[in-house]
Parts: sequence; C-alpha cells; structure tokens
Amino acid sequence: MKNSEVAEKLMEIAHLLEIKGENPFKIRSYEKAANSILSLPKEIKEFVKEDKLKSISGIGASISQKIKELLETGKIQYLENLKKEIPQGLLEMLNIPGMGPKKIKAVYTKFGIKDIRGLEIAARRGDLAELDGFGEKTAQNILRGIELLTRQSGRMLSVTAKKIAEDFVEFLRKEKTCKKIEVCGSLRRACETIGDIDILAVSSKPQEFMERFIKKDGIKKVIAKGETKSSVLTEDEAQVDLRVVEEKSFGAAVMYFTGSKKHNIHLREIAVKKGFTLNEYGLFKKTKKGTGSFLAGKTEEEIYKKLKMQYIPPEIREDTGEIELALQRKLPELVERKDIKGDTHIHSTYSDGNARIPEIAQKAKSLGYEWVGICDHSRSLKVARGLSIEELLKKKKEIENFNKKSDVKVLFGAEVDILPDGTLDYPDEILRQLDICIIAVHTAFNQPEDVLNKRILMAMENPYVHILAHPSCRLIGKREPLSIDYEKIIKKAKERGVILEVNVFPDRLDLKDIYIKFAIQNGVLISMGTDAHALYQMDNIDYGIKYIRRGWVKKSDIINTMTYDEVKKFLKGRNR
Ligand code: DGT
Ligand code: CA
Ligand code: CA
Repeated sequence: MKNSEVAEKLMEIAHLLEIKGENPFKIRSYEKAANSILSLPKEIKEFVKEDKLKSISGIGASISQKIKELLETGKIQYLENLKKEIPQGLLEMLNIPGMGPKKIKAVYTKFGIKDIRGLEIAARRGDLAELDGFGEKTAQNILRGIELLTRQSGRMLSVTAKKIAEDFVEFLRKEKTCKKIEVCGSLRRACETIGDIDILAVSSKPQEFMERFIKKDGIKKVIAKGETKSSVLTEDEAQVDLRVVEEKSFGAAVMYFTGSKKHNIHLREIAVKKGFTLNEYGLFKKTKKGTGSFLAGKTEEEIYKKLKMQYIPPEIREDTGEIELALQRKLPELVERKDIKGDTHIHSTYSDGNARIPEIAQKAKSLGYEWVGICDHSRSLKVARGLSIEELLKKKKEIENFNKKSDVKVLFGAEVDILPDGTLDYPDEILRQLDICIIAVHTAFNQPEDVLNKRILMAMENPYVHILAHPSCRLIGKREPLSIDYEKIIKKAKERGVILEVNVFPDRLDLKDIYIKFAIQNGVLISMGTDAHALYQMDNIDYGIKYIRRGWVKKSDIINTMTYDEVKKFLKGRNR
C-alpha cells in the first residue's frame, strides 16, 4: 500500500470526525498524521518493519495501531464504523469539489440536507446563502461541483451544453467575418446528454475566425487547431468543436454533423439508390468522370427536397422510421413551442419552491401561457416541506381569489406522494378537490421490483389521479431509473385514463424518448412539466419542447396545448 493511500484513509477519518462534530483536537491529529506520512522519504511499511512508526511526527499509539491494521488487513475497522454512523448521502457529498466536511456539517445541521440532491435543490433555491461562510458564489460553486461530479461519465446535461454553446455562438456571431453559424450534433437533436458540442460556421476569413475561436475567454486547452476544424476544452471541461465550411456546403455539413450517424448512413443509402452521392460537401449526381455534379448543399431543406423527402426535424433523426415516413410524406407534425399554453408542474413557496403564486402566474404570462398547474409536495414529504391538509386548503383559497382577478389562471394542484404501500398521501375527499392531481414516488426507491410495480399500478387506480409524474425517478448521473415495467404502466395509464408526465427538469428528462413514443402509440396522453422550483427554471420549457419532440409528440398528444377552459374541463372529466 502506497503512503498516499494510507494518508488518504487517515484524512477520511478526519473528515468524518469533522462531519460528526468531534473535538477539533482529535480531528487535527489525524490530519497531521496524514500530512507527515505524505512527506516521508520512504515507504511506511519500512517504518512498521523497524517498529519506528511512533518516531514519525504526529503518530501516537492509537494512530500507529490503525496504520498497522490497515497494512495487515487492508482496512481500518474504526473508519468502517464511522462510515456506518454517518448517512451515506453525506459521505457522497465529500466527492463534490469545494464541499468540505465543515460545509457538509453546516448544511446537515441547519437544513437537514442529507444527500447531493437535497444540496442541489437548496443551492438552486438560494437557501445556502443564509449560512455563515456561504455566499451566492459558494452556492454557484457547489452547483458547478455537482455538475462536474455527475459528468464523470464524460457526458454533460443538455442544459449545461446549451448554455456553453450559446455563449460560443454569441461570441462568434459578433465577428464581422461570420456569415452563418449553427450548433449541430447531439445538442441540436436535443439528446438527453451531450458528449461534445459541435459548431459549424461560414466565414469570409476562415483562418482569422479560427484564431478568434481558440482565443475566447474560458478556454482551458486547445486540443487541436487546423484550417477548417479546431477543438477546445473549456474551463467547465466541455469539448467544443468548430468547423468552418464553404457556404455552398453549409446545409450538407449541418446535416452531416447533426447526425445521428445512423440517420446519415441510411440517407446516404437512399441517395445512392437514386444515383446520387451524399456527403458533408453536398448532394452530387454521379457522373462517369468521378466527382459528380453538384446538385444541392447550401441548405438542408434543398437536400431533403432533391431526395424527394419531407424535411426531417433534427430531434427525430435517429433512424427509427422517420426516413421511411418522410419518403411517403407522412411524418407526424410535431408539437412546437408556440403551441404550449401551460405548464403542469410547478412548486411554489407553499412547499419547496421559491416563488409565490402571483409571481409564478406573471412568469407564465411572459412565457405566453394561459394557465399554470401549481403542484406542491404532499404532507409526508417533510424534506420538501410537504403541505398539511390545512395548508393545502389555505392554498386552495388563495388560488380561488387569485383567479378572480388574473388573466393567467392557476390550476389548484398537488404532487402527491405514492406511499410505500401504494396508497396516496392525502385522503380521497381532499384529492377530489384538486384541479390537477399529480402522483409520484419520492421515497423507498429500493423496494424489490415487483413491489415497486404493484405500488405504482395500485396508485394509478385511484379515481382522482390525473398524472403520473417522473415515472422512472432517475436523476441523470446520480440515480439509476427504477426497475419498473413500462409496458404495464403504459397499459394501466391507457386503461385508467392516467396521463404520463415528461418531467423536463434538466437531470430528469423522464420519461425517456422511447417510452414517450411508445405511450403515444398506445393512445396515452402526455403532460410536460418543468418541475420548476424557481422562476427561471420555468424557461426550461424551451429545451423541454425539443426533448419531447424526440418522442414524436404531436400537438394533440399533449395536454399542455389545451386552452385553460379545455384543460380544466378535461381534467374534471377525468375524475371518475
Ligand atoms: P455526442 O457528441 O456523443 O453527444 O453525439 P454527437 O451525435 O454529437 O456525435 P459527434 O460529436 O461524435 O459527431 C457529430 C455528428 O457527426 C454525428 O451525430 C454524426 C456525424 N458523424 C460523426 N462521425 C460520423 C461518421 O463516421 N459517419 C457519419 N455518417 N456521420 C458521422
Ligand atoms: Ca457532439
Ligand atoms: Ca464532435
């Protein structure tokens, strides 16, 4: 075992003692021992052999015993016991860059935050600023740290990639020589996570343009620099590729670099069958003399047209049937941002949101909505300040009064917990009063698969339920999806008229695109909820709509496109 590994274990003990609030003296002794070990000139096992451990500064009888135990058995029982005493979630927080034991202890004692998810929500809500030593900046750093942690898989959340891409596009567009610019790749297809960001541009001075790109602020490393392609790594660990192409090939290049690869391959086969070739430079008619004559390439539209197909929206370019339908001119007309008249899932200050009802309604108005469903947590979800029945009825009163004078209407809602036994967290006589009743699992995720399935299916039987929210409960990069049987849930949704939510909170994106498509094919309706806990999060609708299009959602498949009168009547009619 290396010295650094031994030191790491001692440091871990120090951290855990600090989280526990043990006496500082004891904590310091472990830190000091760890530091001494790190600066030893030779391996620590030599000291053990020579029985000279205690000659090392900071190492007394107790610590030397633990080091021997570690070298002999590979672990320290004392450390293992400490780990058992402290909630697992707190230990995981130690992995967040910038989150030390002091801070973990502070958030745990002050807010009862026990895991990374809780910390993230508190940071987004702005709660952390209340703590000593925590400012707005710390909260931002924590969010960034969490994001980096979840990116260990190498992929970023699409909301993060979108922000970085927009920043680059804004910067590059300002260049006088920039004639066209477009973000391509998985981000344009609105995939749930993004590997790297692909930007395509046309410039009157490509070399100068490339120079500007690699010198932008916030770049940590230039990975490659060429005349037509360069790649950089940003300080946020995101790779951004820029390609500069000729204007007459711009559409062909955008098409090529938008992907998906499978879609491209299939399109090329179709081109070949028609006697063409298709590549990133354009669509060419094959000629005997080799290169072929140029048919199209400036825009994607003209290429699809020459191939005698409908234009295929980027979000569905996955080669899952879209090409065949485009050839028959039978592509579904996908829902668009302008069709959206309301958001079904928003939290207010009644539970763990940070905005009040009038503020939410005003924000909804600015987004062009007619209505908004305010669904706060139910009573047993204490960590999220779930509402007692009394508070819920108070909220009902406020909404009734508010709606009298507001043009944007609020649906009186709740996000009701599906309890571990499959019953719901409010009695029926309360549930039936809700305009919009969303149910969701928030606890006991680790029940066996069959118990979980039964639990959800049972909850869907309740006659007052409208929507099953974030069915898989996955948190991208943080929590695996529940092992549930989607087929059964979709069948039950159809049978009971339950709507399935697509939760477009950045790390949820739940349902997944394939299940959205499957649900719709089975005649189940969809609702889109931002699950906003702060006003700015309601803007997530903008990529939410793109994500949902990946599931081939039409305007008529989703209740967010209904007017207020329609949605109110529709939901009322669902109470059976
Ligand atoms: P990512 O970055 O992993 O989230 O996914 P993409 O789809 O952005 O993939 P990326 O960045 O490797 O490449 C961008 C696009 O370029 C990809 O969607 C399709 C196209 N592309 C890349 N390599 C190939 C290839 O070998 N053949 C074809 N037909 N297209 C390719
Ligand atoms: Ca990419
Ligand atoms: Ca790329």
